[in-house]
Amino acid sequence: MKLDQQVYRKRREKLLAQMPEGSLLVLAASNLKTRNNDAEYPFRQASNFYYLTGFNEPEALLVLSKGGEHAVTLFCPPRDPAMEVWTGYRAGPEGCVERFGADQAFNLDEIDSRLPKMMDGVAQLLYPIARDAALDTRVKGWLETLGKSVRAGAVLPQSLADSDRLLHEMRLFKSSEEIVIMQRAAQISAAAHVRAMLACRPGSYEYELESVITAYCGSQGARFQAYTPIVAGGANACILHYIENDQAIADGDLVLIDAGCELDNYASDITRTFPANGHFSAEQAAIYDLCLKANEACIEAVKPGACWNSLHELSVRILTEGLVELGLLSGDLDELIESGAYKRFYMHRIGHWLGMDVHDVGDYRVNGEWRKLEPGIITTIEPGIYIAPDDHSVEERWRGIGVRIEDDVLVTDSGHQVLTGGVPKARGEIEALMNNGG
Ligand SMILES: [Mn+2]
Repeated sequence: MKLDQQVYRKRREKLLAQMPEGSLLVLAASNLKTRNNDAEYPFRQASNFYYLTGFNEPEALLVLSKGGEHAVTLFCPPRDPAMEVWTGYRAGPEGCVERFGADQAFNLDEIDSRLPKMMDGVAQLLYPIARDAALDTRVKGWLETLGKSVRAGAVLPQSLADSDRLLHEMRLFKSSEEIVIMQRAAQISAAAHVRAMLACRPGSYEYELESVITAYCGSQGARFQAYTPIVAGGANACILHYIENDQAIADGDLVLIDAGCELDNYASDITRTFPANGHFSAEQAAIYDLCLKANEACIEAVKPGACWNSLHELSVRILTEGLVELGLLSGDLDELIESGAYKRFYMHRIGHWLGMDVHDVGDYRVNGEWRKLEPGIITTIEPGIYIAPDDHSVEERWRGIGVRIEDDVLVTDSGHQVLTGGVPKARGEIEALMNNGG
């Protein structure tokens, strides 16, 4: 499932339209990263670069010129049949022009000679300032080279600006084509979570459930996860970024799985928590139902105009109120919220933007105010409660329970659409699924 090249062309045009006259934007692709010795991690293109090109080769460079002779320039790895025996097919400059919408394209080894000239006399140079040390150094080098020619008439850029400001605002709002892909990624991940629930038995190892998730996603064309899956049995769920995934799951444990696949570089992000033996204990059920109440109420509140922070505040109020009812916190509700007493059990925020990056780009505050939701934004809603196994301030029966319930929610014109509805979250539905296959 891939986006059409027309989509990338339109994005470049939209970005160019927002760039100042006479400006130049430089954006780098990812490089291959070494895992150990000469083995590399699977290649993952830089999201900003892929967003504007759909071009999936390492080390490339995109240059957009507003008002220049060539609007779109790509530098790319060369065609080299001897190398391609090892690396696979490369598009080369011709392919970049023919299939990736470049007005001109050159081999990588021409970057250092061409970039200083391309920067000559531009009104503004845009690039992701201080995000990528290697690119910062290269830009400085190109400017130094250009600076050596000032007596020959070269003119340094008049100003520098951060390209992310324009680009990230664009990426925050998903088009209908992007929503189709993200919906599919979410469906695949939801089905994978269902399979993990069905596969789980007391005594299962966390990595077994991880492999159920990754194998299913891979079988559906989503070979990569958007992030390292968290499969946490029992008290491991209280470690928010637990990724060891190497422990046996005991009878009576809850299992928290936070996993989502990536499709054409778009993320999904789902968390479900379920009992290893198919039956919630009374304490587990109480914590679970409280998280579910917050999850459902916050999802209901997702609509155009809703303030980002008000979603978080709603989750804090519901969870704190419930913790008081369960005797896990005591005191005045408003004071417990004001003092942040709930943070002992709920220490993260309600969610994050979701897109090409799992923690997607886009500001949460705009002009000093919390952002108001608008159609096309996709956010996660993921309240959780985590009671540390060594928290002696609560009765022993509560200790080591960790629950999070996370869905991906699209803001629509009329309200919202949950993309991750394919995996159950009501307690009765989970128990029915696990005990008689739904
Ligand atoms: Mn998340």
